[in-house]
Amino acid sequence: MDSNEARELNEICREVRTLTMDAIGRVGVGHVGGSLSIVDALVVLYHRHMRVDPQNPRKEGRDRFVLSKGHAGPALYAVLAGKGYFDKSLLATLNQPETRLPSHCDMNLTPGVDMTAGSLGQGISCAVGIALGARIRKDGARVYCVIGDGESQEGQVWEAAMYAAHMKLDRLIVFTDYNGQQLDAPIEEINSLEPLVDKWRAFGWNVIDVPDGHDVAAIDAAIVRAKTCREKPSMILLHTIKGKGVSFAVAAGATPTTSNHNMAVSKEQWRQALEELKGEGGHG
Ligand SMILES: Cc1ncc(C[n+]2csc(CCOP(=O)(O)OP(=O)(O)O)c2C)c(N)n1
Ligand SMILES: [Mg+2]
Repeated sequence: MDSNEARELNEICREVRTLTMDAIGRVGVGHVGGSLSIVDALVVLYHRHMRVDPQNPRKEGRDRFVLSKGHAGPALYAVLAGKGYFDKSLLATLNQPETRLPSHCDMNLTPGVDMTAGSLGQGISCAVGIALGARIRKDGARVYCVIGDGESQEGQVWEAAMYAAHMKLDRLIVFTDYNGQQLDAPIEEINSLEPLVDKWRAFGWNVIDVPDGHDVAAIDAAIVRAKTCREKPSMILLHTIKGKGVSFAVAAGATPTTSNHNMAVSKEQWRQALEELKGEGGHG
């Protein structure tokens, strides 16, 4: 990826973060931290890799995306709106009664959402099943999935990991949003995942460690590499910052008594977030 392409993607990331914070700020509460930490990965995926048709969201043989950490729905909705799956004005209905954009992803409500998620651990299992189905149909689809690091404390994740490797699902590419935080405390305090690279390797996966999970060029390079791997599923570990791009959100995650997980956003914070995101290139 050249520097112009990276600049363009960073600009899209900035817009996606803005749309995400605008939607959450409007409701006054939402999963700020975990939405902002995966923006860059979603943007690189949808703008450079996913073979999809926003005009025909259920097209046969399309690539699939499973947001296993389904509580980060707001970030995915902002990306999907940017791709033209639905009008950006719909984002203002986030998590309102009768909305098509619920806090957690629902494939029966939102155009472009391929799998319902929210009960942590289940999404990656669904992604394994979808990848298996695509292989049986020989439709050429790749399946991408994002799990959380807190989610990785679920036993179901490791059952899925074992089976995907056993079935040699090399068209399955999973990302771990390694933001170091769970619902109300650091991963290291609750139940450490380390050594995480070794664990995924031991489970038979092709593992790619991305030290800066907000670096669009590095994310892109990791996906390109993962696509060339044969006979193994790939795990891309993204070291990220929960709340990336919004200072009060990052700060709320940094003290033991506050949280940026499902956080209240005051009118003043809503305004402040949008102001901060006017800065350069999504790297606030
Ligand atoms: C099976 C299950 N247990 C508990 C929860 C409640 N829960 C929602 S999000 C969350 C923390 C998830 O942490 P992580 O995966 O690291 O998400 P992120 O930091 O990316 O927001 C928890 C415990 C849930 N949704 N599903
Ligand atoms: Mg986390």
